Parts: sequence; structure tokens; C-alpha cells
Amino acid sequence: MSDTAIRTVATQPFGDQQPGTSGLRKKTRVFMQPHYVENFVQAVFETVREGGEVDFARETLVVGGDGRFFNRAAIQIILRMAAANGFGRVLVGRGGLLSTPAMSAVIRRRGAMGGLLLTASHNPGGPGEDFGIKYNTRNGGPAPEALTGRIYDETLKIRRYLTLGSPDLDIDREGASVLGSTQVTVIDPLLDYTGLMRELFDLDGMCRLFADGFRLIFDAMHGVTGPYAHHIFENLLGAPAGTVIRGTPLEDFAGLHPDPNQVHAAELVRIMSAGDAPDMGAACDGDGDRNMILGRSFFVSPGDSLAMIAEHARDCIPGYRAGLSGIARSMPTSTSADRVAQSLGIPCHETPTGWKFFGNLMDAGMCTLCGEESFGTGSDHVREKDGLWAVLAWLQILAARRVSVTDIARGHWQRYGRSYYQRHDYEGLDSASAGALIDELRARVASLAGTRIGRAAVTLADDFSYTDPVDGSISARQGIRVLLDDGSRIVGRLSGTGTENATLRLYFERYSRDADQPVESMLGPLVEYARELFQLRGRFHRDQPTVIT
Ligand code: VG1
Ligand code: CO
Repeated sequence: MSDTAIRTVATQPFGDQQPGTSGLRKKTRVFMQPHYVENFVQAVFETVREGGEVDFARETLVVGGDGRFFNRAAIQIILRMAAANGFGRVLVGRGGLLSTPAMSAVIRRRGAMGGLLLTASHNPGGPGEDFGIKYNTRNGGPAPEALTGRIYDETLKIRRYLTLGSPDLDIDREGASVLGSTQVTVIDPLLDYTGLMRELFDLDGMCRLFADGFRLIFDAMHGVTGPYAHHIFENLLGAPAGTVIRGTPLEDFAGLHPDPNQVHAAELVRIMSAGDAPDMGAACDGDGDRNMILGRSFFVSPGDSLAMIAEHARDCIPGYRAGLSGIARSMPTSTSADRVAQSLGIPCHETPTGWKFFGNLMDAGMCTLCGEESFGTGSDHVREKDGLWAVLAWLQILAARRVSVTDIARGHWQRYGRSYYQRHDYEGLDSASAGALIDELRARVASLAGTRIGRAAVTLADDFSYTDPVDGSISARQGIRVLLDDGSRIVGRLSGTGTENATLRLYFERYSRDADQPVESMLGPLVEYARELFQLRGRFHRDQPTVIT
């Protein structure tokens, strides 16, 4: 049999290939089992082929990932399968790299039918850590729930997949080659993304900021943004060499969690707290869709960051000069952005957790900016959250206003008041017990209405359900929420991205006109109440969260 003869390989369903909040995530060794990647990829192909209505020979598929361990091997598997399944063209990022927002940009700019992203995002990487696969659709965004549901159904039925017997392709040199009847082109992973940033931002304005001595430190956490950040900040904007730290993508992220928060980017936080700290610090996660923004000894909470970008976008960032059509945020995200939307006279939409819920709103022109409390910020320039875009948005605002990060935040609080906010994660809980707790709460939470927490009364308590205003689809069971009459909120939900046990996320928000109080004391009563409500001591014997962000 020749290398490019199509091979039909018999297989059995695995039963556990259900995508979560953001794609299929498992331990790497699970993905490394024979047929595991193949089954999932074939199930994606069968689903998006729509029973033969879509002719793959006329379509382009994009492939790339965040560079973690097993990225390259998975890409070679996918290239052979894409060719065997008859795709006309496959684009793959050089070295197997494409950040998540760059994938979205490539799909949109090149008219591809979709893309396969290899990443477990901010989860650690390596043979003993995590891996993931996600499918993005023609609009460049993550597959919506209806589609991931159909992909899962397909994984339960699968009996065979198609591949070739061809050797690995060289994915480290740009250029086209042919695999079976498929053209495979290795592309520069920076090209489309950088082009898009040039369209949205005034790079000259930011160059002047750096020329005037502004100092940035950007932590790529050994994820995929390193090459993008070196190019954009140091080559295009003239920031000095050394602005980007941990800028080389590594398969194991040097053993760290590539998660841009104050816990996992502790070194960056230390640099930003020192006497000679740069003007701004920023970090992105493994696949480049999350961001953290820091001023000198100052942390910008992600919900605030969304609100502050929204406040200044029209006046400071060329790509938004026409104004914003609306804002969208995930339900647990703070309501800071709602107040900006109100003052701009535009709608603010509240969606379940996960970027896939923003896609319909953006496609329908109902929102321009989107954000999540989990360090996700973005706009309708792509259909993913975009870490470097957020850093550039902040730089552009600072270049226009010529004040500090802290001044931007204080100005915002002065004008709109402040949402004190924290998320507490309790990791490693027994899955069955955590699931049972949420089920119990779902059944009885409504009865909390009218009871008091400190001086405030509960106005509404429920399990959040979302009806998509564009296609009418309903996503129920999206998180237990307790809303109080002073604008405070407690939200609790189980993570859908973990690969081991259960993680309970508790979210706390309290609004005040007084912006100068310590966060902990403002949220203290809510935290105490939630610990009881979610039975952390009684059921799980936990006194403290694993991570606070
Ligand atoms: C988490 C975050 C969510 C985010 C998702 C994917 O999901 O809470 O806001 O969209 O990760 O982000 P969960 O279900 O674990 O809470 V990323 O950067 O992993 O693609
Ligand atoms: Co990510």
C-alpha cells in the first residue's frame, strides 16, 4: 500500500470524549493512548461534514497549538487524517504554533471552514500534565454547545477513522507541500495576527510612548505568546530588548502553570511591586487568550479591565472610533462593565461562562467588547478572547491619556464606583460529592430569597439559565447565584476545564462608591456566608481556598 493510500482503521468509542467549557481536556497520557486523538478528530470531521453536505475538497482547515508537550505529535496525526478525509487545503502554524486568538484571525482572514487547536490553555503541560483539543468554526470562534454536543454523540458511535501511512511532514519551514490530494501549507503564525493588530491600533502612538521612556514588562510564561510579544513590543513598538520575559515557548512551561494571575505569575508581581518597577506589567496564558494587567504595586481586576477598556475605547483606540455596539460579560464577571454600558447608552449582555457564548452576539453585531473574570478580555476583531490585544488596548489608552495604570483605575472608580471582587477556587474536591452539593443547592436555593446576609437582603437566588437571544438555544444549570439588594453577589459553579476531581469556584462581588477599602474586609461577610452555604467545612473539610484570584 502506498504512503498516500487512504487507510481505514477500526476503532472503539472511548466514552469520555465530552468537550467542556473550552474543548476536550484530559491528562496528556489519556490523549497519548492509541486511537484517542484519532477518534475525536474523526468525530469532529464527521460532524462538520454534515452528512456529506460540506465538500471538504473545497475547504481549508487550520491546525496549530500552544507548543505544549504532544503538540507536534498530535499535529502530525491531524495532518494525515485531514488529508485522508479529503480536505482541499490545510494551514499549519510554523513549528506547530498558533495562539488561540491568532487561530481565530487565520480562520476569518483566510476563509477557512474551521480549525483544530491543540491546547489545555492555562493548565500545566508535560507527559504527566494536561493536553486538549478544541474545534473552532467558520466564524473563528469555539464550537457552540449544540455542535460540541453532536461531536460528543459522534465519539460514542465511532467505529473507524481515516488516515494515511505517510511519514511526518516538516512543519518547521514555511511553504506548501502535498499530502495525498491535500495541499498543506506551513504559515508564519504571526502574520495574520500582527496584520489585524495594525488595523486596530495606532502603533505610532505607542512607539512614541516607549520613545518617551515608558517601561513595560511582559511575561509570556513560556507559552505561545513569546514570539508574538517579542515581535510586537520589541520589534514594532520599539520597547527595549528584555521587555518580554519567559518568551520562549517550552513544552512544559518550565514546570509552571502558565496562568496569568497573581499566584502563578508571582515573579512578575514581585517585579511590579519593587521600588524601580516598570510602568506596566502584563502576562498571558499558555495559549495567549488570557491576560493580566498590573500597574506599579497595583492589580487591575479583570472585570475592571473590561470596564476601563470600554470606558476609553472610542476616544483612544482607532479600531473603536465608531463606538461600541454593546458589551457582554459572563455571569460571574463583575458588573463594572454594566455601569459603563449604561452610561454609554448601549446594552450589556450576561452570558454563561465560556467564550463560545459570545460568538452569536458578536456575529449579530450585538456587542463589540466581551470579558470574563477569568482574565479574559476581547473584542469582535476575532471570536476568541485575546491576551495581547488587551495589553495593546491598555498601552494605547496610556499612550493617549499619559497617566498611570493606577490613575486610569482610580478615575474609573471615581466616576462609576467600585466593584470589589474576588474568586476563590477549591480544587481537588470529590467529584460525586461536589456534584451532589450543587444538585441540592439547585433544589433549595430559591428559598433564600428574603433572608439576610449582614445588612443586605437576598433579592434573588437561583441556578442561572441563559437563553441565547440570537438562536433561542437554552443553556441551563450555569451556576448558583445569590443576589443581594445592595448590589452584592455570590456565585458558585463547578469548573468545566479541569482534568482531575472537581473544582468549585466561588465568586464574590460587592459594589461601593467608596473605592479605598481593603478587598478582603469588603467581601468578608459574603465569603463567610458562602462557606456555610457551600458546606466547605462540613462536607469537604476545607477552611481555605486553593487559589484566590
Ligand atoms: C475557565 C474559566 C472560563 C474560561 C475557561 C477557558 O472555565 O472560568 O471563564 O472561559 O476556563 O479559558 P471553568 O469551566 O474551568 O471555570 V482558557 O484560557 O482555559 O481557554
Ligand atoms: Co487560555
